[in-house]
Amino acid sequence: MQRSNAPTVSLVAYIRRALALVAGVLLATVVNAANVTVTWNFSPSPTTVNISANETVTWNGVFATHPLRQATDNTFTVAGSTLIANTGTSVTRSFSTPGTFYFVCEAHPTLMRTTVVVTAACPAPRLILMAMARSKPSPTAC
Ligand SMILES: [Cu+2]
Repeated sequence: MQRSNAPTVSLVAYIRRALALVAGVLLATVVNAANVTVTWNFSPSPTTVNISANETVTWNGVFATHPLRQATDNTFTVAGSTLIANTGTSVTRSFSTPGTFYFVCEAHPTLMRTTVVVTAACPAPRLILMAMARSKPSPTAC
């Protein structure tokens, strides 16, 4: 009888991967705040961050060997250098221009992701008053 050389993955490993995938979908979180901290572990939280320009996002690594890197786009293709790689390390990024930015774990690109949505900073209060005097308030005002 011939033995197969095909790699085998245990049932437990399959179940762990399936549970992590389900948990990642169910636990997807969105945070709207000025300066946000992302817990960077196997289930990063929050998964989507909404901030204004010039606000910050900090990733705190609380689990070993999950290299955080910026991604090219919403395909979460890894790009850029490693920002953090281990527990106890952190990185803070300030986003000066509006746009959507993607971050991903190099080792688990389908499970560990952060999307940062940056909108234009609110105008100074004096400018808002001048704008209100001249036109109707915008439904998307800050
Ligand atoms: Cu990872």
